[in-house]
Amino acid sequence: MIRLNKLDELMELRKWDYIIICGQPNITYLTNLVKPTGCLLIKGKDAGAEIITPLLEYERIFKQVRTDVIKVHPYSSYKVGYEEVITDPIGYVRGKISKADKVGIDLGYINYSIYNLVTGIHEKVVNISDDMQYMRCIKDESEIHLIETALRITEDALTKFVNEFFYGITELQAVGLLEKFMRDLGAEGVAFDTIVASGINTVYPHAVPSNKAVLENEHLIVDAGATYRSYSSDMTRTMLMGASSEVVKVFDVVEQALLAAEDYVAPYMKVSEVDGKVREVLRKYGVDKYFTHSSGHGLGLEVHEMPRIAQGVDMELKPGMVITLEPGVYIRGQYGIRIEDVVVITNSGRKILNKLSHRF
Ligand SMILES: [Mn+2]
Repeated sequence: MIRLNKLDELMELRKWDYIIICGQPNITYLTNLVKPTGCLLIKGKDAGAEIITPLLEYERIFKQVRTDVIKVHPYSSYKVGYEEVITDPIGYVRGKISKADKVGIDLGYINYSIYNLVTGIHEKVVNISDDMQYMRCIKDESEIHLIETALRITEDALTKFVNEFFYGITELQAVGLLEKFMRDLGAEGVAFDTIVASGINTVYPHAVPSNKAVLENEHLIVDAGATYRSYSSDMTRTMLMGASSEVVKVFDVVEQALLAAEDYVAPYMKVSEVDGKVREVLRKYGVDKYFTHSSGHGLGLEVHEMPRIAQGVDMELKPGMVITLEPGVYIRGQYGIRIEDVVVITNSGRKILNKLSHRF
């Protein structure tokens, strides 16, 4: 699906004459291109869009563009290849926007070339990152379906992983096994570096898997997300196996916090209220001070998108938003626990996309 009309609406609303999109997820969102690496999308008011692509990507990008509303130009420092190449892409863009008063650029994805472009024309540049993030955070049916497919792959792979798991496997081998199952089931890739943390390593919310073997008296945190047709999934399970009774007890509290938030979350609620619900349950059991990150985040073409489910974020949940909820408890020097589900905000409430049990 091509969503370039959304750019026109935005340009009209904000009175921008030109838009330059350099962020890969934003280009994919607007044009459906798969991995538009190094590409720039430029569009003027009432004009067609142009994609400026590195020459080495030209053939791959050109073949995906099945509409004449988008022109594709290759750029390269070398005058080689079959097409006419732009040897000075930044100069080319400068020429295009020379008469514009206001140029919107998604500065959230700025690189050094765009930085150079922006410093030359800073008086006419406006940052459109928030507008683009806001545009993307309300998902349509097809997007929700792709996220759900990516999540189903992840859950099915995790089920296989649990069946194949054995003590003595290292965290890194476990990552390899889980990722193999995701690929077998149709994943195009992973949305982020898969986390498998065992025993003492579970104290780090973003643990880095190591050569440590999983021992019989340990529990495991697995945080993984397959990608499918450019969309991400993200889920976490704590596998209790050899967990101590204290870990099991705190696990119950974390699960209670997640279930309470899942029950509570609804459209037009402030994200800080959802975060507050999670913390309220953890506080009841005196473990809220061990919850050191936000309660969740938007999920889509990127694994972390707007909205962040946290205190101090002034945003309302809307139907079509897809968010994670992921309470955790991390006790220094002892253990960590986290459970994470994916939730779609609907017109009447919410739908949990996960089918897999929280308990293993
Ligand atoms: Mn997450």
